[in-house]
Parts: sequence; C-alpha cells; structure tokens
Amino acid sequence: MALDIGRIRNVAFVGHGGVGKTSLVEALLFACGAGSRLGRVDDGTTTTDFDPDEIKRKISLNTAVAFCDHQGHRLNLIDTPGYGDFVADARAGLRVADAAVVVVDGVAGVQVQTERVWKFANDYSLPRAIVVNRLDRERADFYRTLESLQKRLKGRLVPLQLPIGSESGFAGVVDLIAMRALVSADGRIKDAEIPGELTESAKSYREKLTEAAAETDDDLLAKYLEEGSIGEPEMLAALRRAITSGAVVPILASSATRGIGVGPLLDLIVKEFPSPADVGEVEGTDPRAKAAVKRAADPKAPLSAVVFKTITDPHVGKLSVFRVYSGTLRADSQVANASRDARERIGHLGWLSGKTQKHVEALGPGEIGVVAKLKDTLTGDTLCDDAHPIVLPGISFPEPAISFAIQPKSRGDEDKISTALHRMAEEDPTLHHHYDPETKQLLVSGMGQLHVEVVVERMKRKYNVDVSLLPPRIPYKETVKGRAEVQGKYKKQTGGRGQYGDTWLRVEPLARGGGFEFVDDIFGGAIPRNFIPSVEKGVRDCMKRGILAGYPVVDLKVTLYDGSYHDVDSSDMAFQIAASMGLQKGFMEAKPCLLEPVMNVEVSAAAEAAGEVIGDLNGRRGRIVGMEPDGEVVLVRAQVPMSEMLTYESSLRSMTGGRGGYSMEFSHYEEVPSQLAEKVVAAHRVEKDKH
Ligand SMILES: Nc1nc2c(ncn2[C@@H]2O[C@H](COP(=O)(O)OP(=O)(O)OP(=O)(O)O)[C@@H](O)[C@H]2O)c(=O)[nH]1
Ligand SMILES: [Mg+2]
Repeated sequence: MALDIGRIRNVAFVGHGGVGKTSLVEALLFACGAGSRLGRVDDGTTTTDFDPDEIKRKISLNTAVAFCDHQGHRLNLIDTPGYGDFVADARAGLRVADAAVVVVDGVAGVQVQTERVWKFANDYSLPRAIVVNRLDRERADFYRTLESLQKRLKGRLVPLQLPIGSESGFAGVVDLIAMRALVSADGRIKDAEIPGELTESAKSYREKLTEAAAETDDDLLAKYLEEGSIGEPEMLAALRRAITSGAVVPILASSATRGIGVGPLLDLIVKEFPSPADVGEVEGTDPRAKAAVKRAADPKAPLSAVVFKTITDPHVGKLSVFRVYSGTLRADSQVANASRDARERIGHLGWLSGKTQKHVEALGPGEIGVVAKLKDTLTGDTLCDDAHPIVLPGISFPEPAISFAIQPKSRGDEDKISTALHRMAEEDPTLHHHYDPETKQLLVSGMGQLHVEVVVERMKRKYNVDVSLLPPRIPYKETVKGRAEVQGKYKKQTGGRGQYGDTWLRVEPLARGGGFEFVDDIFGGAIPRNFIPSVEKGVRDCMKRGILAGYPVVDLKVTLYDGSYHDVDSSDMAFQIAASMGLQKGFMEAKPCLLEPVMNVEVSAAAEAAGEVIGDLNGRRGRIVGMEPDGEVVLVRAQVPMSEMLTYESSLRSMTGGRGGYSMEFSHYEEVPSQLAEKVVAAHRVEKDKH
C-alpha cells in the first residue's frame, strides 16, 4: 500500500556549513522514535552523514534522506551539505522537496551560503521556515540573528517563537501561537507558563505575527485595521495559509544537540508545511510530441518520478534515489527513462534512511524511494510510464570552478582511474574530468580544492587507486590587442603531386566575450569557394590548440581577404595548413596577450579580522567591491583572479581562526599583467619540451 499523499511531508534542510542541519535532522528522527539513540556528528554516528568521508571530516558531502513518522504523517527529511564546495547538492534536495527548513547559526547569523541556498529555494518557489540553531553556544543571540535575517533575506520573516534563556542557559522556547512555554527540565521538554520577564515581549511579538498574517489577506487586514484585532481561529487559518504559500516565513529557535525546539519544529512541518497533494500537478514535456504535459499527484495517473541522487558503491552497485510525482511505481516492473529514451527494469524498491533501506512493494505520488542497478539513469532523469512519456524539469548544477591534473602513483593504473572517475561523476554531477592532449594530462575539475581532495581520497578507498594531485591548471585564454595582416602559405612541390595553399589573413580583436568571427572577403576567385571552409577550419583548429601558451584563443576576428591557388596541388589539407600557419604568424604580430578568469569572492569574517582579510585580498591582486558590517561579522566582496585564490582556504583559516567562510564563482576574463603572463608562457614551454 502506498502512503496517503495528504500525510506526506518532503522537507529539505539547507544552510551554511556547520550550522547543525545534520544534527537537527538527527534530533527530529530521534524524537519520532526512528532511531534507538541520538547520533552525533562528532562521533560519526548520525543517520544522514553515513559516508566514511563525511564521518572522517565531520561535514556533509552529499544530500541524504531519512524518514520518520509523526502524528500519523510520513516525514521525508532531506539533509543537504552547506560547505561551499558541496552546497550545490542542496539544489538536488530542494528540487524534490515541497518545503525547506533554512538553518542558521545563532552566533554567526546569515552567512555566505545562507544567501546562496535562500536563492536556490526561491528558484523552486518553496515555502520555508528558518531555524536559528546552536542557541546554547557562547555569544549566540537570537535577536541579533533575527536582525541579520530580516536585513539580508527577502521575505516576510517573523518569529514564531522566542528563546527562553541564552547561551548555556538556553532552556526552551515560547510558542507565540499557543502562548505557552516549552522548557527543558531533567532531559524532558515540559509545557509551562511563559516566564514573567518574557510576557511583555511575547505579547508584542505575537502582535507582529498577527499583523504579518493579516497583511497577506486583504479582507482580514481591513478587519484588523478597523477593529484592532482579529479572532484567534481566523488569525491561525490566515497564518497557516501564509506559511504554506511562502508569504510568511516563520522563525524558530533551537539547540539540536540539546533537543530544544525539536518538538515544535516537527509540529510545524506536519501542520504548516504543504503535502504533495497541496502542491498539486506537475508540468513536463512529452518528448515524442514535444508538447507540454501535466501529471496529477494521483496514484492512478501515469507514472512520473525524478531521480535526484545517485549513489555508487563498488560492491553494492548503483542506487538511484527518486521522488514519485504521479502514478505508482511497483517493484519488479518495467519503466521508461524519458530523459534518455531508455528502458529500465525495476527490481526491489525501498524507503531510504541514511544508508539503510526498508523494502516496499509500491511507491505512490509524493513518496521518496530508492532502486538499485538502473542501467542508464543518471541524476536529474525522469522515470515514467512507457506509454505516457514525460520529462520533468531536471536539476541544474554549476560548472566546476577549478581543475587539477592527476597522476597515477603506479604505472598501468590509467584504466582504473578512468573507470573510477566515470563512476564518481555519476554520483556527483559537479565532478568533471577530461584528457588534455596538449599536456597529456588527465584533468579533474570540481567546485574547489577540498572537493577534488575528497575525490582523490574516495578513489583510493573505494576503487583502490592511488593518484597524486598536481597543481591546478588555470583555464587561461589567449587573444590579441592589435591588428595584423599576414600571408600564410604552404607549398610543397617537389616530385609527384604537391601541396599548395596560399592565404592572406587580417587578425583583429573582438570585444571581451565576442568569441570568434570569420569573414570571407575574397573577390574574383583568388581562392576557389570550396577551399574557404578549409581556411576557416585551419583557423579554428589552430585557435583551439592555442598559440602563445597552449590555451584556447578567443575574442578574435579573422578576415580572409586574398590568396592564391594551384589547379592540381591545392587541397583541403593544404589550405588548412596554410591558414593555420598564417594565423600563428598574424596572432604573434597582433600584440598577443593572456586572459585569466576573475572570480567574484565573498568572504565573511569576524569584524576584528576584516582588516587582515582585506589586506590579504589586495595582496592577491583583488579589487574590493564592497564591505558590509553585519553584527559581529563583516562581509567582504571582491573580485580576485582565480590563480590567486588557490591557497585561500588555508590562509583564511589561519586569519580567522577557522571562523571565516568564503564562496566564489566565476565572473569574467581579464588580461593577465605582462610579467605574470611571461611566467605562464615560460611554464608552457617547459611543459611542451617535456613531451
Ligand atoms: N552547541 C551546539 N552544537 C551544535 C548544535 N547543533 C549542531 N552542533 C554542532 O555543530 C557541528 C556541526 O553540526 P552539523 O550537524 O554537522 O552541521 P551541518 O549544518 O550539518 O554541517 P554541514 O552538513 O557540513 O554543512 C557539530 O559539531 C555539532 O555537534 C547545537 O544546537 N548546539
Ligand atoms: Mg550536515
């Protein structure tokens, strides 16, 4: 029997690294009796950080799912990573959730990745709640965090609770709906009167809650303004609608490790968050008819399900974790993968809790499940009924930000490495790899240094291959600043059939981002028409290989304006070679230069470390573009060349005593200062001579 759809809640937990998402999920599972003991991140015993690399590093690397039951409801809790290199996987969790819990740290408030995941949640228009966690820590402050939330996140953000006590004295919460206190005593949470010193502020915050609820409903607002108050049932109904639709974002207080605020969060999820039935039908594309189609969240509708996570294991094989949107998926059945026009056999089905599966016979709309050994299916694919094909929106992952070359430690391991990378890329869409024929190196690209290091460790542990990481390769590009007109001529006419191609090329720069433009300006048949594409191909191939330092040439306009040919000896190949020779010459005459990627960098650090952080960014050729004080933390925005950011991780750690954070993403390309460019060119020559 599939679950009752109205009683399912799919909730993703998102937030900055280390704010307590995994601990909170663990606390919820424990409170529902889903585990016999409360796991701890620091002991490596939580349900959702089960991967050995997660246990070793005490951070989440992957989105993971666990389920529990509360008040007759099925809660699917989706725990996502918050650390910068891994936070992209939060998109996968949010893609299949019907609501999000945004967790923030009660000391640090809104951080770099908080804003990032907030935007992700906006992309999927998810209703959400904010939990201010770790309120038992020294220097934690609910009200300061509240200020940072209201200032930095867009939306109608209002407290649903107030904390009782602070720091190590944090003992419970005031529930502003019931106007009661929930206090922790002797390891249990007890219902109590609101403590005297909080009654006034509880009243005033409840008033704010009422206002927020009223403002989302015109009739109610009119009544509120006229009468100065609204009845409790009306206010609660309006608040519920406002939370479910995302118009109001409630803020809660918690300590995951002490179990404070956990019960109220469970109640909120059940009572206030939407079920898959509330979310209703989904829209996708019929790949055969190429038309939009809809599917109702009905167990009898044709099947549609989205795979949002792939886990591979050399022993167990491949596991695909998915959410059903319509219809019923049955064990031992056949389905289509409409995203790849493939058929898949479904064997056993299960509910997933961390790494543990519970077998089930069928899964209905809104349910999250796991299936083993699908052949062709990857993350983001839609599984559906063969007779009713549909492709639902997939999941977009960012392009990798950094590349390293890797080298096998023992000879003959190349094949093993490539198999391992293929498998790992299946479970991690932000991991890319390719072979660079120019340097004969295997390049592994990821979201940051830590990401690539984790990949290397995993390769050793799971696939038994040991590799070393070479310094990362910056994706420089080449272009010109000046103009040149040159002849490119290739002539070999000694004995037998010869080779003859002769071109005159004009080489000019295009605006940044202009790419490549080829202009055919041949008049009077100086070069026969059929050889013009050969000239273009010669130019393009040469640009791809690079001229100055082996990096691709961009933002270039090449005009073919004259040339000559030979009736017998001219050929496609001869013109390709001639054009390539011409371009190499013209490029070097037209003031060539190197371009480097510049990153948008956001650093958050304690105010007292800000001076040092800015000085350090300046030293990295960075341009500071903004600085915002935010409580005890300062947010610094800068543009910094990628090549200067490779060692940032450890520097920031030492400048801030581990309490800073940063994120970066690609911004644009800029010219490399000539002294540095010379070094890159020289390094390329050394590299080339080696091969
Ligand atoms: N004092 C205190 N510590 C907490 C609380 N919640 C979590 N922690 C600790 O904070 C650290 C990080 O907790 P996690 O649950 O791993 O945080 P996370 O948000 O899942 O981290 P990532 O998944 O890596 O982004 C661990 O050492 C937890 O024990 C809390 O409420 N109070
Ligand atoms: Mg975690």
